[in-house]
This record gives sequence, C-alpha cells and structure tokens, in this order.
Amino acid sequence: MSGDFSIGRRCRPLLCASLIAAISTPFAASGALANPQLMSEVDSQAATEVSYANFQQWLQDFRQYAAGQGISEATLRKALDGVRYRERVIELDGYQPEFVRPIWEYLDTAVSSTRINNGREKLADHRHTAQQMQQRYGVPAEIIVAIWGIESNYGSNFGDFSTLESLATLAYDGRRRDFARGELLAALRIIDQGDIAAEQMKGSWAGAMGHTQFIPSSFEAYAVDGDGDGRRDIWGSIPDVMASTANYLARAGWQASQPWGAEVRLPEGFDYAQTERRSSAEWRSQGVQAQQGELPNFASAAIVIPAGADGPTFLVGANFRAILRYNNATSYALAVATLGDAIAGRDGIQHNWPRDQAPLTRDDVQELQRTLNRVGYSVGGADGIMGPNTRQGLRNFQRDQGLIPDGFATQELLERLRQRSQ
Ligand SMILES: [Ca+2]
Repeated sequence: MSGDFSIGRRCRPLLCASLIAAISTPFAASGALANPQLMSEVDSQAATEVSYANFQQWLQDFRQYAAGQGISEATLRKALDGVRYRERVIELDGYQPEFVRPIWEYLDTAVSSTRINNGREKLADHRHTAQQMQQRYGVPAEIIVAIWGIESNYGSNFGDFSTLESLATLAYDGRRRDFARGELLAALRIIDQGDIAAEQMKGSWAGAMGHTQFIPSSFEAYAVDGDGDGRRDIWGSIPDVMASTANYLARAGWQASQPWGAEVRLPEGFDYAQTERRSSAEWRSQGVQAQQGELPNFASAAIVIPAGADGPTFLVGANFRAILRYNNATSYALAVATLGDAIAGRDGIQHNWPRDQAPLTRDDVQELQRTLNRVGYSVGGADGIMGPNTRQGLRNFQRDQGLIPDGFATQELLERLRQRSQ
C-alpha cells in the first residue's frame, strides 16, 4: 500500500490469522503473526535461529520444509527455482525516514486533485462492477475505488517485485523473518491453488500484492473471485480487485448505509483527554457539532484530532475503524475516507491544517519520549514513534502545564519539555 506515511506502512492487512502451525525448527513461528505492524514487538521473541552459510542453502531448507507442509513439487519448482536474494529489499526494509511526515503532507499527495479526477474516471469506467460489489458487500462504490487509488494508484503502481523473491529475501535476512516465512509459505499455497502463476505474482518489496496490496495471508483470508472464472486474480481482474476490497471491508465490520464519520467542531472548554468512544447523542450533549449539516448517528464513535487542537477534528464510527483494519494509520483512513467523499462529489476537509508547524524528526520524538520519562510521564521505550502511550504521556504533561491536552507533538512542546527537565 502506497504512501509511506506511517511506519510499517507497506506491510499489509491486519486481519490475517494464518498462524504457521507448530513445526520443527528452523521454521518455527514465534507466535500469532496476524498483525504485521506489531511485528517489531515480537521480533525479540524470535524463534530458535539457525544460521545459514548463504541464501541458497537457506532456500533449500525452506523448500524441504514447504514440501513437508504439503506444497506440490511442481509448485516448488515453478516458484522457487531461480529465486534470487534481492539486496534492494533489505535496503528498503531497513529504511527509516528522518522526519515524521505531517499528516497534511501525506494527504496532499494521497488525495491530490489528479488522484480525485482519476478516481472519478475509474468509477465511471467500472461503474457497473463497483455498484455490483456495493450491492453484494454493502461497501460504497466510491470507497472501493478510493482504496484502489490509495493502495496502488488504481493499479498503475502496485510494484514489480517478485513477491516470492521479496518474501524469501525477508525470510532469510529481514527484520521480521518469522513473519516473512509464514507469508512465503502462504504465497506458495496460493500458487498451488492455481489463482496466479508464480511469475505473475508481483507487488511491493514487502510482499503486498497486486491492485489491493494484500499480503499472501490476507489474500488467502479475503480475496474473492469477483468475475466467476474460478481464480482470484488481484493482479489482472478488476471485478476480483473490487470484490476482494469490498469483502475485506465487509469482514472488517463495514456498516452499509453508515458514513465513515464527519468533520466536527468542538465546543469551548472541550475535554480533550477523552479517548473513549461514545454515541453521537452523548457527543452532541457535550456540544460537539458537525462542521456541515447534522452529526451522523453513531452508536459508538470516537473524536479524532490528528494534528492537535489547531487542526481539523473528526467524529468517526465503525466504518472508519474498518478502514483502519486495512491499514492501521489515522492518516491512511482519512485519506481513503476523504478521497471517497471527493470521488462522490462531497466536500473535503473544511478546517485548515496547522501547516506552519515544523515537523519533528525521529530524534526529536525520541528526545520527547526520553524527556517525558525523565520528568515523570512514563511513556515506555523511546522508539521515535508517536504511539498511544507517548500521546497519553504528552496529554498529561500538557494538562499539568495548563495547555490543551491534545497529545499533538510540536517543536514548541519539545522545547518546553527541555526547559522543564533542566
Ligand atoms: Ca476471477
């Protein structure tokens, strides 16, 4: 999935629960690897490691293991003969951007006017298919098209890495070897089933495949045959692409006829520390109002403030959470939601983003975390990522300083923390 805004962004959908069964070393999985974005947390529990002299030796062992898992000899030959170690994959796996990219910059690219216009054209070209999938799965046509636009720029950019080479390289030498091993085995099962030929299984360096950018385990769990030819083809069949996307969102809890959310205005004195979900009625009683029109009627909705109190604010329901299951980043979900709105001709975000805020580097965020820890707001390890713990610690610090506790990190706040810790 494209964009590269959040950490781990290219590791794909989260719902897959394709546990590798307990097996003999060296390919034993270290645990449930359903969520690639959590992988860094389980890396430390890596299974017994066996060193290999080289990639080919590793591949030979893996091949034997895969045969033991029921992969046919013909598939192993077609899929693994000639598979090369790709240094580029390891380079990309190790890349960490220096700056934490502001959400507005990500959205400028992800929801550009070109992307919107192309989305409208794609929807016009494939209206019948999109509407058919809307009817079948309850996911609006413009959301199906928006995911397509964000994931692979409508199929024009899904990556031309061999998924097998990417995953074999990552399984041998990557940061998440157990995970990549499980995905490589899933890729072999897909080829074994006849959904796609080995040489046509293409995608991102991280193993996200085709127009929908499903990793193999997500493909196994969620890809569907939309055109009825008996194969699930997310590389070449638009009906399969649209059906698979809609099926994924439906299974992730999409509620037909509900909007994803709405931009809202918060009342003076709003308690920013509220991170719980509440009904629209409860939010309304606190003075939360829609930026335009009426608040959507949600049984359970959260207030999302992606760029602090000076930026736009949103009330989001179950469908926003469903989009997050595709990729667990607020920026991503907002991009899909607002691209969908734009494709359907609805207004975009009204409130301005705080574009004058200088972005924080990873080092800045680490310093912020270390300093918060030092002055008594425990946020856990200083990993340079603004996660929920860091935001909560920051909110507590802001509140104690008499500031609006929006949990949004700025250079100004970092400076204030530096002074405080001296
Ligand atoms: Ca098909």
